[in-house]
Amino acid sequence: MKIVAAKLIVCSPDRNFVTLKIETDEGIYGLGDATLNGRELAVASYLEEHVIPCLIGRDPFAIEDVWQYLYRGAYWRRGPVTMTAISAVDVALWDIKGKALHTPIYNLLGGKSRQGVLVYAHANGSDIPGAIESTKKLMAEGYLAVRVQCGVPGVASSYGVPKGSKPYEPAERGLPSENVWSTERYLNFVPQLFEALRREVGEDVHLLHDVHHRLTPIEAARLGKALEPYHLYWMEDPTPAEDQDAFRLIRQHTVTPIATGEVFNSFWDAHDLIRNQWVDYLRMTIVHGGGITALKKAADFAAVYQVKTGFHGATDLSPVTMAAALHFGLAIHNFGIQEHMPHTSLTDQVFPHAYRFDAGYMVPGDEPGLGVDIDERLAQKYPYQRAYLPIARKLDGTLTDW
Ligand code: GCO
Ligand code: MG
Repeated sequence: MKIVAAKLIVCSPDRNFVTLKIETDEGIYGLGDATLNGRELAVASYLEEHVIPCLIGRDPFAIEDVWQYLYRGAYWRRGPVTMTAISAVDVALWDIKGKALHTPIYNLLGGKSRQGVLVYAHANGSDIPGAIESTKKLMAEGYLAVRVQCGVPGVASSYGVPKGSKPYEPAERGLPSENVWSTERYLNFVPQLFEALRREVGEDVHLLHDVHHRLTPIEAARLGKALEPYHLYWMEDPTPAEDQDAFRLIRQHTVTPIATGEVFNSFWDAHDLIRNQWVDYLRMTIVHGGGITALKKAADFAAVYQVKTGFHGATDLSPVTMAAALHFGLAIHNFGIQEHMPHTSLTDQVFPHAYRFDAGYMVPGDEPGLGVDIDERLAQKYPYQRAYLPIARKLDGTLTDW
């Protein structure tokens, strides 16, 4: 089999997605997600100008070799744009292989290790009663794990809190909007939120919280400690992770489990975190971390240290990535949990898929390959629209982590 063509489909059915479609001489094609939120066209151009020309004529079954060719062969390694492009090619090739062998990707990764993939949903509220209501609603829908974000009194707008009645979507069309941030108010408030939540929803549901990189290590340690009575499933991205050593300090002070890695694009971003057991869950994703090939190696390394996966699964990861993550999560032994932020029905129409949610778990379905397609005609009706993630400033105007 040979790769004969590859093209990009850039569309915006409620939000932007970049999808790579690789075609073979046997009529089988594969899909890969190449979406990098707020920087979509950089990846599209990287693929179009520098990667696609090198793919034509190659054997789509030689996945490891193609991966090494794109990673080592470029000379310039790593970085979100490069690694998202490599991921898209990698996932498309796994899709092709599964289709050619008439088997779902989870079978190519070792077969089923479990019946379903535990997922967590997002509860959001502008205040504590709103957050409790939103959590209860998700529990009634069958979710066994819920991430809870809430507006902080005295902080006008912040990460994870919807502005109107629509579901929360971080990227906004147009230029970046500005959020405000106060560490002091946040730190005083979050333990109250989880105290109220546990009182209302009981001890059994898994509760999670995303700090979204906004604290220093010692502040994160304080928060982790304060949250211990409410036994969170995890505290996510407590501090920026450029300095992996920062997590040592948090770990010394609290037994609240820690998840990080959604912005990582290389295993090396997580190497110290894993081998020192400074984190419990690795959130690196297939789309930004170099594809199934790269993540399998990272997950296997993590398994040795009893670190589990907890992959990123926000709406900016297309249904193609969601499917890939579900095959992956079904197969590997050290799977922990998978984020599930449902796409809009328009996005689902553009990407018809076999995966489904049932009673707290998701399954990828048993179709060959990924079990996801793209309706190109429909996609064409929704052209790319510039959109950015917000930025954040402290109350005195200093730019800070959003
Ligand atoms: C999460 C994430 C997202 C990101 C978004 C950026 O845990 O789901 O933090 O909400 O902010 O995916 O593109
Ligand atoms: Mg996050």
